[in-house]
Amino acid sequence: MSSRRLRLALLALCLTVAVGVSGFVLVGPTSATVEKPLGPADTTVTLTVRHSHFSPDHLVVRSGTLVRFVIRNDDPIGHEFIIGDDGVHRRHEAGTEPVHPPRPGEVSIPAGATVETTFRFEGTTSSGRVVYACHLPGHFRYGMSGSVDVLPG
Ligand SMILES: [Cu+2]
Repeated sequence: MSSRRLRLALLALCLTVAVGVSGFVLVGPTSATVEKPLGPADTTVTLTVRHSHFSPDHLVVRSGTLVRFVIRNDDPIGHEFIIGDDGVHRRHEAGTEPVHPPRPGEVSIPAGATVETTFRFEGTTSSGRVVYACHLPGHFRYGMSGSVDVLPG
């Protein structure tokens, strides 16, 4: 094999390895991301829970948008979906409610179940970040959370 052919063969091998590695990263459990801004029209987002992680774990939403979250729990254990500001998350992380009545932005998700809740990303000009999380003991620390970047509407 000429050295030129050898170099081409090595380049092809490197590209194959690179594609293989990035392909693996793309199917990782926490890498799913939806970057296209949602809204301002009402919209539905489907989230999947698997191995105590939300997928996707990041969204971008225009301020003022009403989002209907449909959350499917593929795990054999229960979880919850809580979305809101820091105060909401502090209350639930320290809280004692084992099960949540369906309130906008707060819902329990039994094992294998699919549940729904709605949340309006308020404010017409403000931007910021809103977090969604599961606050069952240890789950948030384990990484069961996601974030929403809120763009000015
Ligand atoms: Cu959980």
